[in-house]
Parts: sequence; C-alpha cells; structure tokens
Amino acid sequence: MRSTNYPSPLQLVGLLALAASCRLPAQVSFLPPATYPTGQSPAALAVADFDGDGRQDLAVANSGSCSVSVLLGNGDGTFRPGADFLACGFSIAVGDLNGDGRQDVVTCGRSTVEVLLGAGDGTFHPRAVYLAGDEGPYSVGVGDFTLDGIPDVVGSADGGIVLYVNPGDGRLLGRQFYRVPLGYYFYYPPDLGTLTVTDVDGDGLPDVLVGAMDIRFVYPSVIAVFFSPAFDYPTLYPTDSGLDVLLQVVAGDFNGDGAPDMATLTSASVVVLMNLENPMPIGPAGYRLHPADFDGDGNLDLAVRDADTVRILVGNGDGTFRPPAQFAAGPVTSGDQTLVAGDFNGDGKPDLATILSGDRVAVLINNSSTP
Ligand SMILES: [Ca+2]
Ligand SMILES: [Ca+2]
Ligand SMILES: [Ca+2]
Ligand SMILES: [Ca+2]
Repeated sequence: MRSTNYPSPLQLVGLLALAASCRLPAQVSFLPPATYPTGQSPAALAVADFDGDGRQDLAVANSGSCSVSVLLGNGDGTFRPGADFLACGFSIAVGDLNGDGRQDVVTCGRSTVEVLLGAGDGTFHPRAVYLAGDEGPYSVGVGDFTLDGIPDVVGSADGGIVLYVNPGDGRLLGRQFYRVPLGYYFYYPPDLGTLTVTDVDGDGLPDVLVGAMDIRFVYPSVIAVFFSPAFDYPTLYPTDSGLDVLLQVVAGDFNGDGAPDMATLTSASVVVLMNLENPMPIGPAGYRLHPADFDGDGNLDLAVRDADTVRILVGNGDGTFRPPAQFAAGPVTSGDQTLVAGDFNGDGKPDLATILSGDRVAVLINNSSTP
C-alpha cells in the first residue's frame, strides 16, 4: 500500500505559504511601569546622561517644590534617586550650555528662566535665575539658533518666541523677541502648549514648532514653524482643526519619503500632516506626543500619553497608522511635558518615561519583539 504520509510539492508550497502568513509582524510591547518618587507636583521631564556614565538619566522639574529631581539610570532600565536641586519651573530642557561636556538644565517658570550648570557627576551648581519678560516664557527648548556652535535657549511667549543668547559660558543674555504678524494669536496656555525644538527641514539647523491661531480665519488653528536661521516670520501650516488648541507639534518622516512630516496634538485629536500638508486626524486627543520607532520595524511611530495609559500608534511607513496598542502607565492630570523617550536599558529600543499623579514618574521599558 502506498504511503500518503509525505506532502506533495503542491501541498508543501501551500504549507510554506501558510507558515509565512502566520508569522507575526513586529509586536509593540512594554513591561508594566516601574515608578519612582519625585519632588512636589512634577510637571516636566528631560532625558540626558548627567553623571557621564554613558547611561541615560532623568531630570524632573517639580513645579510645586521649585526643584529639579535627578533620577540616575542604572543602565538596566531601573533608576536610583539622585539629589534635588533648587530651580523653579514647569518646563525643562537640557544641553551643554557652557561647553564643558557636562549636561546642563534649563527650566522656566512664569517669570523666570533658570539654569543649572551640571557638575558632571549627577549634581548641579547653584542655579542662575534670569527674569523673563511680561510675555512669558511658558516652555523652553535648547538649540544653536545663532549658528555659532554654542547652544542657546528659546522660550514660547505671548505673541511669539523669545531667544536667550548664550555667549558660551551658560549665561543667558541678549533676549530677542520674535513676534508673529498681527492677526495671529499664539497659544501658550500654561500646563498645556509647549514648543518643540527639532530640525524640520533637514538642513541641520534647529527649528522651533508651536501651535498658533490665526484669528482672521474660520478654521484658525495653525502650526507655526520658526525656521532657523530666519526667525523673523514663522511659516504657518493649516491643520483643519477649527478652534481646537494645538497643544504640541512634532516632526519626523512618517511616510518614509525623506521629506519632513508633522504631527500635532490638538485638544480634540492627533492630526498628521504628510509632507507638511493635508492634515488628517488619526485618533483622539491625549496629553503629550512622542515620535519614535517603538516596534523597531524602521517606520516612525507615535506615542500618545493619555490620562491613564500610553497609546502607541504604530506607523505603516506610508503615513498611515495601525489601531493603537495601549499600555497602562498610571494616572496623570497635567498636560505638560509628561512623556519622554530614551533607551534606559541600552537594548536599542526606545523606552518611555512619564509623569504620574501623586509626585511620581513611571518608566515603561520597551520589550517589543523584533520583526
Ligand atoms: Ca547616567
Ligand atoms: Ca555643561
Ligand atoms: Ca515602527
Ligand atoms: Ca530600551
């Protein structure tokens, strides 16, 4: 009797095709959050290596206790408490402002911009306080805007952005205000809108992105990009978002064509603008956005901090996104700089840190399967 235990070539092809179709795509995944205490009312987070051990650390601006808490990374995804330093603010940015190779911190409150120069061991020298103008700032960023190789500080303010010029020693001098044209109103509700410093157009120079409103139009919510080095007038991009406040704007190449795209978090939705145009809502609003390739497939994804979770919108690489994967993060009520990414365990996958209610931060380690 003839054996029928061996599949025919045709059956083999079919089995192989079945096996290929069953292979799972990259699956985005995070470990349950680990939490760490901070000062009072943490409002903003920044990632940098403050003690120079090659492992990423966290700095937390505590608006309630006028302090910056440092959490030193152990390199395995866990953190140990560092010291707290006197500096007020609800926004924070990092950079080496005095060129000594050590990361420094800038915070801003409603009336001051404050600089903590890093000692290089995870501690900071006593703060320098700079009085801000009546117009703000409400959030700060760091970048070399004067093109002299020295990082400067930029702040969002009523009616425009403020540039604080750094002569090279970390002092902030020469405050310059870049007003937007009449007819535009800039959104800087404290605890809500923030500026983003990033290179939108790929010329190697840092640009500044903020949400604005053109009060002359029916659908007035626009993204304003101050392109370096010509800050004099921002370029405006309609978002079709009506009166929705633009809380945050980020940039990146979401459709993989090498040209810049943008995503904005409005008070109602997440809106993407492929090649800076054709605004399209892709999901409900949240508190904070962060672009990164979370599942490691080479396509840029978006993380959205919600009231209790982090939502990952996995990019398909063509400007579309898959239905969100949600991960418990813990509750937060503030909408400020509550979500940052960094590689906290050194495995090359972007991890997330976020602020929690009750004076804590949560760290979510990325354990996505490799595609
Ligand atoms: Ca470190
Ligand atoms: Ca420094
Ligand atoms: Ca991806
Ligand atoms: Ca990682």
